[in-house]
Amino acid sequence: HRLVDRLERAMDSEELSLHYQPQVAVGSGRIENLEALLRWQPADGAPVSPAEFIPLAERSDLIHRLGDWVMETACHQRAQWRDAGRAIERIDINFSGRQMSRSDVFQRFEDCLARYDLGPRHIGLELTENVLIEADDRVLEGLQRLHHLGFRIAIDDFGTGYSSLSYLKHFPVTALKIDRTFVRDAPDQSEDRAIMEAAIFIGHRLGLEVVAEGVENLEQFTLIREMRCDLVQGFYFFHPMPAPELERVLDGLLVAH
Ligand code: G
Ligand code: G
Ligand code: NA
Repeated sequence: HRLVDRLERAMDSEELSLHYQPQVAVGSGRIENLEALLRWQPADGAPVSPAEFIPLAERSDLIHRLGDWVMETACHQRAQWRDAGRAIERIDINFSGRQMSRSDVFQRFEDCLARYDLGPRHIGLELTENVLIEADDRVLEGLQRLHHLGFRIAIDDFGTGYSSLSYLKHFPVTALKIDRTFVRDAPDQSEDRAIMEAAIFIGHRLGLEVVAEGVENLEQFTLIREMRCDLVQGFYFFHPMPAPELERVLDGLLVAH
C-alpha cells in the first residue's frame, strides 16, 4: 500500500508529531492532564488523519514501530517538561488493539519510562472499549500489573463498543471517557443525556474518574457540569496543540492569574 510506504518513510523524517490536548477539571478549571494525539503532516501534501493511517499501520508490523515512536516521544516530552519545572502532571497515550498483541508491549512501555526516569503518575494509557473486550489473559495480566504499579488506564470511546458492561468487572481501569457522540447530541436528545448520566453514575459507583470528550460549546459544558462529570476535553476549551503552542498557552495562563 502506497500510504503505508509513505508512512514508513515519514517515521524517519520530521513529518510525524504529537499534539497535546488538555483535559480540564470541571471543579477547579485547571488543566489536569494531556492526551497525546498523533499527527502526520507530509512534506508534500495535506495532513493525514490517524483515523486513516492507524488502521492501515495495524495491518502490518508498522503499528509496533509507530507505537514505540509515540511512547518514546511522549516520554521524552514529559521528561523535558519535568526538567523545565512545568506543572504538567500526566500525558495519556493511545494504544491500539494490534499494538497490545505484541508479547512484550508492557515491558517496552515500562522500559521506556525507566529510560526517562518517569513513573506511573507521568504517563497514562487510553484503550478503547473494543480493545479491552478483545483482550486475552496476557493483556489482562499486563494491565493488572500496570494498575498495581499505580498507572492510570482509561477506557476510551465509552458506550460505543460492541460490549456488555461485564468487562468493567475484570479490567483494572481508573477512568472512563464518554464518547463524544453522546456529548454532541446531549443538548438536543434526552436519550443522549440519559446515557451520559448513567455512564457518569456507573463510573463513579465503580470508583472511576469520568471524562467527557468532544465538548465544543457552553451548552454541552453546562449540562456536563450539572451531571458532575470530573473532567472535560474538547474544542470549547483547547484544541490539540504542538508542544511549543501548549507551552505558550500555559505561560499565558500563569501570567493571567
Ligand atoms: O486526533 P484525531 O481525532 O484525528 O484522531 C483520530 C483517531 O486516531 C482517534 O480515535 C484517536 O484515538 C486515534 N489516535 C490518535 N493518536 C493516536 C495514537 O498515538 N495511537 C493510536 N493507536 N491511536 C491514535
Ligand atoms: O478517540 P479519541 O478520544 O482518542 O479521539 C480524540 C480525537 O478527537 C482527536 O483526534 C481530537 O482531534 C478529536 N477531538 C478533540 N476534541 C474534539 C472536539 O471538541 N470535537 C471533535 N469533533 N473532535 C475532537
Ligand atoms: Na483517546
